[in-house]
Amino acid sequence: MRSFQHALAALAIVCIATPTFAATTVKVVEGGEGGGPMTLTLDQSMIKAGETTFLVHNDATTEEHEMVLVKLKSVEQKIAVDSAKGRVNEKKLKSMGEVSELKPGADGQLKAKLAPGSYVLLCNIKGHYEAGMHAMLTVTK
Ligand SMILES: [Cu+2]
Repeated sequence: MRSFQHALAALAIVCIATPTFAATTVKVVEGGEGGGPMTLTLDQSMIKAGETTFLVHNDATTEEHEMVLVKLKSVEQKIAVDSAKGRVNEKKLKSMGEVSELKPGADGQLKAKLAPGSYVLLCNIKGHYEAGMHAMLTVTK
């Protein structure tokens, strides 16, 4: 019995001493069909800094979507939409990567190492940003 308790104690020490490299997973669901309202939703809007995996699902039945991860300079930074093109000018933004051309019903993945700050996830297919496809993400220390 004593040796069993020792073993348990040793196991507990190993568990405490082993650092956990907990990577964060954010689930992103995109939806909406051409001409209608569109959505981009996250399962959490505030995460801790570090390795992050975005699992992106296109829930639309006919519409292709994409997801661009943008780091903002500050939480106040406004994103301008070029109304003639119906798109955001990505060259003026700091992109951290994207999942492009997600077919209806398809899943995609993006991994990024995120520093504390404010981020926006958006779909930049013509008209989609204005139809509602953007969401804020706050990354804390
Ligand atoms: Cu879209």
